[in-house]
Amino acid sequence: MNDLKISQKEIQFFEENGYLVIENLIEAETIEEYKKIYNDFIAGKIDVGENRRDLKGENKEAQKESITQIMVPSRYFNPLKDSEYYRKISFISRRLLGDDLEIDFDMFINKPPFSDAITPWHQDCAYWIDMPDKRAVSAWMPLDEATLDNGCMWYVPASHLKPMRKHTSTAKNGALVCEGNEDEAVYIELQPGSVVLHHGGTAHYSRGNTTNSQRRAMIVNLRPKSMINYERERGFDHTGENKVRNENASLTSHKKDIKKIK
Ligand SMILES: O=C(O)CCC(=O)C(=O)O
Repeated sequence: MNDLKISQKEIQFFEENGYLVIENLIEAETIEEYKKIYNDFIAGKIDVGENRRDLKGENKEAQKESITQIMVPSRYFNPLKDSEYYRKISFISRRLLGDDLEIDFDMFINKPPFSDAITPWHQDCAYWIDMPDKRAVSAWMPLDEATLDNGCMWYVPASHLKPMRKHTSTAKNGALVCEGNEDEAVYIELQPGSVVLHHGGTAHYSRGNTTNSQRRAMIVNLRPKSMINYERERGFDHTGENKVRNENASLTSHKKDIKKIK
């Protein structure tokens, strides 16, 4: 970790734009290890019970393959917690938003070949209970090259500095959706092992995967320790062990659960 440095320029870029790319954070050998673990989750070899959600896309074409979301994989495969990606992301997030940041929860989102389902425009903060401290960061790392065609991330620069956009709930899968379009956004194509981080208030989205290969992403969310406790005290921990259950499992239904107990 000694060689990992986040410059003042990078911190300033994140503050101003609400996202930041870190190239080549994790080396290829480690990515191969992550792929094996990831594939075991996707194949169901590591059972996560209700913390697996398979989401079909809205349109007819996208009904062929489901996007798979695995919530809190590190609970089911503990070594992830102390693994390189999680440690490095914790370090970077503390540099960006403060030393009190801790991992809140992690998830895997796999867009399989031809699973042409978008992740709709949204801001993560739209799903939260009313947090007194809104510092939060989400790290997104692909295990496959992330491209426009397989669903790389798009961000609206500086949207985290503006009032939160109005979100509506899609009847079908419960996801919250806000206005957003590609013309106001930037897309971030990434090599496996490179990472993009975004602020909890940054509007983002991804296209569906129209290619014949997978788009596997590992996502780690961090916020201040005191705010993680604040959530937990109110009965929410982003996992299948919540008191509040969501029958319409979806890509973002863990976030909908937060809304329900507000
Ligand atoms: O992986 C994706 O395509 C979307 C991820 C996302 O929206 C999120 O982590 O909030």
